[in-house]
Amino acid sequence: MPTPDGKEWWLLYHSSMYEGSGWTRYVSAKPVRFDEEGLPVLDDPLPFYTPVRGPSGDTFEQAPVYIAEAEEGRLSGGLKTEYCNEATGGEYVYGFAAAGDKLEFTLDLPEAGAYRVIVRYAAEGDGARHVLRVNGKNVSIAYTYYGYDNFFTAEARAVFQKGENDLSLEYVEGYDVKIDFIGVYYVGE
Ligand SMILES: [Ca+2]
Repeated sequence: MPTPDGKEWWLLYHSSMYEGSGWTRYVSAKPVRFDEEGLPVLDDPLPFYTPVRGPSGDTFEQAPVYIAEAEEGRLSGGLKTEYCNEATGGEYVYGFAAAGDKLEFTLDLPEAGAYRVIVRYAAEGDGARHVLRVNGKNVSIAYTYYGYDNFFTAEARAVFQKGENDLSLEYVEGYDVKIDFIGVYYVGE
């Protein structure tokens, strides 16, 4: 479809959330470019949650997104990283099995306020739960099993401060969970 100012074409498409997800799907959008003969070039789909600029002529203010790959966080307890071609950055963190198994990040944010926290994960069974801690405040985060290595997203809300923030995920109970990345989306003050 054309952008509001008619200068670009964008493709809206849907794709499976995990292998065998059927009609449980993501909706995505991306700009389309054209070759010398004027034919559309679609390129490869972008990995989920890859931030893209807005369409040309769109006046809607883009919500900033901050992505931290799990494998670039600080791992303590029995946590390890592993290669996986289903994971962004090519790796995930796993080994959540006991108290003290903790994955930590420092997020530098330009604005204080409420954020959505997205965790991309693959659980190894039902009932897994972590505590999500942001600057010392705890929120429980639960994971659902969708089959081996089928990545999905869990979501929570938290208040962040301007500048550096400490964010961690720590084992509480249940099966192991593979964590691919964490993203935070600004919601408002
Ligand atoms: Ca990753």
